[in-house]
Amino acid sequence: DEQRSLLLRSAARFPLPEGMRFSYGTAGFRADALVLHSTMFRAGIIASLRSLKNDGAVIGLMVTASHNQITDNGVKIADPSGGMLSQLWEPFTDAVANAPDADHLLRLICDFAEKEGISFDGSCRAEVLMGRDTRPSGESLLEAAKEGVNAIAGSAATDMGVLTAPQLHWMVRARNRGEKASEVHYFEQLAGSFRCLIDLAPNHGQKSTISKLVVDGANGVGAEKLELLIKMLDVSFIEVRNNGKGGGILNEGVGADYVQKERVVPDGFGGDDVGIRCASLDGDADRLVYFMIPSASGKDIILVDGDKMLSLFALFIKDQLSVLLQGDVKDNSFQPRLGVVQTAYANGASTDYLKRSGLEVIFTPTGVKYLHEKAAEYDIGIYFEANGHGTVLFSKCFLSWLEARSNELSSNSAGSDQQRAALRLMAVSKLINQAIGDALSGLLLVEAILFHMGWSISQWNELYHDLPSRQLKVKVKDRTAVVTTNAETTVVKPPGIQEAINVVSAKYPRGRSFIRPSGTEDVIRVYAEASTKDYADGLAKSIAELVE
Ligand code: 16G
Ligand code: ZN
Repeated sequence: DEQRSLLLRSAARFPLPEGMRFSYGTAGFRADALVLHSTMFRAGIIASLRSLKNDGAVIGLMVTASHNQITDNGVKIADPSGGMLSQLWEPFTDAVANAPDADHLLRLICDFAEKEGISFDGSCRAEVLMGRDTRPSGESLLEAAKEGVNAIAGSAATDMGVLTAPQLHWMVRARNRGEKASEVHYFEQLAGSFRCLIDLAPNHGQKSTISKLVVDGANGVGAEKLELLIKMLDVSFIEVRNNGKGGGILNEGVGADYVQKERVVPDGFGGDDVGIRCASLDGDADRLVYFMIPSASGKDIILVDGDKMLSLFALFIKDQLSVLLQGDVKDNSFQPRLGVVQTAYANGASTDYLKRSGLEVIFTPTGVKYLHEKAAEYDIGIYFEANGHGTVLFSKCFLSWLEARSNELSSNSAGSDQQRAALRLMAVSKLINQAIGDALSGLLLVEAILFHMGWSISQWNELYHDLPSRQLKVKVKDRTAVVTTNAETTVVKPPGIQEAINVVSAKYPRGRSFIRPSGTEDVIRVYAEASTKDYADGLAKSIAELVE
């Protein structure tokens, strides 16, 4: 019939490159941009089917390879909630990406559609919102994805142009909630809630004195969008560097991934920035780290990573929550659950700090989808990976309680500490992206909290002292030979390794280490931390030797 021949005709124009094998993995499909046209076309089909499966809800398709080099590209699909594509669809997505030819592809799609109860009879229209980062290959790859969407009859693709990944996720979520969803609305929501937090700060009169923040935009989309956001905010304390206009290359010697992994000063920063509050975004602006340059002579930085952001957010939210809950006992019948989600990569000192502060800390395996899912189980769930990806999720039930409580307070005790705490929590829930980690909203929340506390970046950094840590990777023939459990902290296969790791780690003061197969590279990763740098290095090396 018509749908079949449409699919066959379009698919024939996007042949699978020979010898390639694609895997959706933790971060979507990623590869050299030159081999991705068939993958993009097929991702477009998946997005359409996903929309049909959800009764025509809007699905997102983002063309980006995040922090990878500029010649790479990739694609991620966003579900109706604005979160990542359901893991249940990953096997099908992989199969579609690797179908050898148009006939196989058609058969796969028809079988899957039948199994999932998806019909192509035109009774339901699919809608896919698309965005891309600033990579030069993005435009033609996005066109290929559009053709994929159009290969499913009755589907509509809307090209939103150049966006940060979190902007697209935000728009998908907003659209499906029937809210205004353009870029201007995104900026207005961030700017409005940021202003609200500043005005509610104890020292709000001093907002014109906020000290300078310099942001490394990774020569990517985040820089461009942050410049727009700054205009909307009408503030002068934020300076954007590495905005891609000065000839710098995306992610080359710049950006959050570089700064966090290499722990050195990014290009464009130097002696003049000593002691100043600095931050780095990654190539699609879903990761953020802060840093400080301690001296003009070296390349070293003091890194303020995702764990520290998590701690800052958790501390502030816990404080506001306890102010809000103090007083009349009858309202305390609702006890919101606050949860903090980390991975094994979280610095042990951060976990200690959070637990000492009375917070509930939970661990999941590496990968945003696991952290996000866990955080969503709480009334307020805060998650971060050490690499700077994270956000704060507020449950629907908590938000409606908060709104009711806030209305009540504004009529009974306007201007009280309790009312201000309620307003602050509401502002945080609007500022911080509810769909996915977002460097721009994370940055504004950090800035608002530092202002509220009256803290410098050094004072923030002093919340706790990171234990020295060391990461290594070991090339192995088959990384799937290593199987872990307990959020990747315990090896179950091959037998005997975990016992050996325990014995070696116990020899070092505060020694902790784990190994896990990478989700993105053919390696086993080794993490070690201990009381001194030499100990951490030594422990990592010994563990790596066990793996080899
Ligand atoms: C992906 C994940 C990131 C994780 C990294 C680990 C998403 C969107 N991204 O980039 O969260 O930290 O993989 O890589 O989930 P690895 O498995 O190679 O260590
Ligand atoms: Zn990213």
